[in-house]
Amino acid sequence: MRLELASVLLCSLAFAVAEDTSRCPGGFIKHGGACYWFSRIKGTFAEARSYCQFLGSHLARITSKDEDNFLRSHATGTGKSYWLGAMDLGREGAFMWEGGFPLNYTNWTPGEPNNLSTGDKLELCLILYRHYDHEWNNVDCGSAENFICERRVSGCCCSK
Ligand SMILES: [Ca+2]
Ligand SMILES: [Ca+2]
Repeated sequence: MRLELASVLLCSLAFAVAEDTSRCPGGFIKHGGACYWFSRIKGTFAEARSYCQFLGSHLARITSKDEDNFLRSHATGTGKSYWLGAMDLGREGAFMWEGGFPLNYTNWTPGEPNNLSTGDKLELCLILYRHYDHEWNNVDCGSAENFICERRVSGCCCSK
């Protein structure tokens, strides 16, 4: 019984904490069940991916309109483009999220993705593009850009 009370107290404490961003690491912003980090530094796609890994996260994967709207709302007005974690490894316009997940939701701006296998330059990486109001574009992976890292909110103890 005493154990049960302790468990309930712990749970309500954890739930109270969950109301703010404290279940996200410092600098990350909480939305839904995930934490996001908007870089102020720029790097190539590969550098951005490594940096996110260093922060215990991965380049952001957008899987819903809600997530897209949230990330774009934070990106808008910054004058920056942001790498997301998808590439076109087959060079045929078939982008995949890192980890091999298909892009079930997309928000390509009209005319994108372009410069596929027949193009004169390869654009194999996905970005929230500043000139397209942060709709999606494929660009050269070697370009130096800002990026968004994502990780799950830290697991907790309540079975809610
Ligand atoms: Ca996501
Ligand atoms: Ca493009």
